Amino acid sequence: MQMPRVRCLIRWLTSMSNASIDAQFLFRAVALAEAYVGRTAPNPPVGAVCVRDGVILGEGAHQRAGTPHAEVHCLSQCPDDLSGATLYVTLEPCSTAGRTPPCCDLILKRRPARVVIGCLDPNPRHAGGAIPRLEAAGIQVCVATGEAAAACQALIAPFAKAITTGLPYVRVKLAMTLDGYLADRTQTSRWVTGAQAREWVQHQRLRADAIMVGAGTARIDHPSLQPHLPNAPLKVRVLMDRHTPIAPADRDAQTLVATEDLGYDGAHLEPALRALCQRGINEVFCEGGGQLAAALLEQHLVDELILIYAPKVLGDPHAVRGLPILPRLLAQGMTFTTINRISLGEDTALCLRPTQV
Ligand code: AOF
Ligand code: ZN
Repeated sequence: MQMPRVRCLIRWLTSMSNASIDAQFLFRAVALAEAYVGRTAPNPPVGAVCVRDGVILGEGAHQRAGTPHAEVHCLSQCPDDLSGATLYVTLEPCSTAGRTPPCCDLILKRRPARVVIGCLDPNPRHAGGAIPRLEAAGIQVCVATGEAAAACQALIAPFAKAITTGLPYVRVKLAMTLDGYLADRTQTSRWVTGAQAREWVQHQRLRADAIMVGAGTARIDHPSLQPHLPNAPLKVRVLMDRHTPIAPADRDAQTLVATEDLGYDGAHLEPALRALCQRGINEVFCEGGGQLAAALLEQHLVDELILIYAPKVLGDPHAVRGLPILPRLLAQGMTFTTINRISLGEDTALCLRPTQV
């Protein structure tokens, strides 16, 4: 007979190794979902993997709103008999019908022995609903913890913000010289960052649902704002105009002009962002200019500030400043937590989260 302490140790080691196996398959499910980030709004990206005895029976990801959920793709690849199998899903399976039938019903029909959920669905229609239903049918349910859970939460951060607050997740990017200039005095910005940083920005555009710029930036740069990557979906282009009229050349079917389409009054950005969220946009990637970035910061609407620094000094006070003076912040300033530092050839991206005050 085993000594109680040994039994305890064996149980602990088994649970540890089960946890790391669960984490490994959840990370696989996250990777499947990652391929569709920026394509699923207003839905979240979700991945699912079904496994028995370490063998993957089926895999899937949610690809586009209105089409089948990750679990449906995954379970359609699996054999009929799922006894002893574990279904890993990055997000709690939906429990009521939306545009598609509830995944819970499908899981109850297919009956895997276990369901491992990466994170709960922040959508109040589903939050926590799946667990009692699955458990009542004798399916074991585990909710992930640790790094795998954090990866699943990070995957749906824009969706979570949009569904709980009605505001999109906002990432603001500014590419600057070391002395904080976006462009030289002729307003030419093309020379600031190198090829690797510019390529990285294309991938950031791809992750977002809408790309936003100030009308001044649009007038000077005429940016297409589309991700220049193979098979990239077209993004909504948002021009935050104030006094500058938008030239016909800067409008196309993908473009929203904020004063006309989003009820923007030229000063208060939150209602315009809410209007974007109502149009199904979960994440906005703002590419400047400095005035718009500053206004978003001052109005506490930024979730991530990405500063890409090129190893250059311009030294010209008449050049275009990255962050102009922020009168509304002068009294208390603003602090940030660094969430990532990325080397992009010669350049460096700092990803910052404003500290909540
Ligand atoms: C899942 N698996 O792959 C996704 C889920 O309108 P519907 O039917 O597409 O439902 C959308 C909601 O379902 C969405 O707001 C979110 O709560 C959840 N997304 N759930 O079980 C999935 N994408
Ligand atoms: Zn579902």
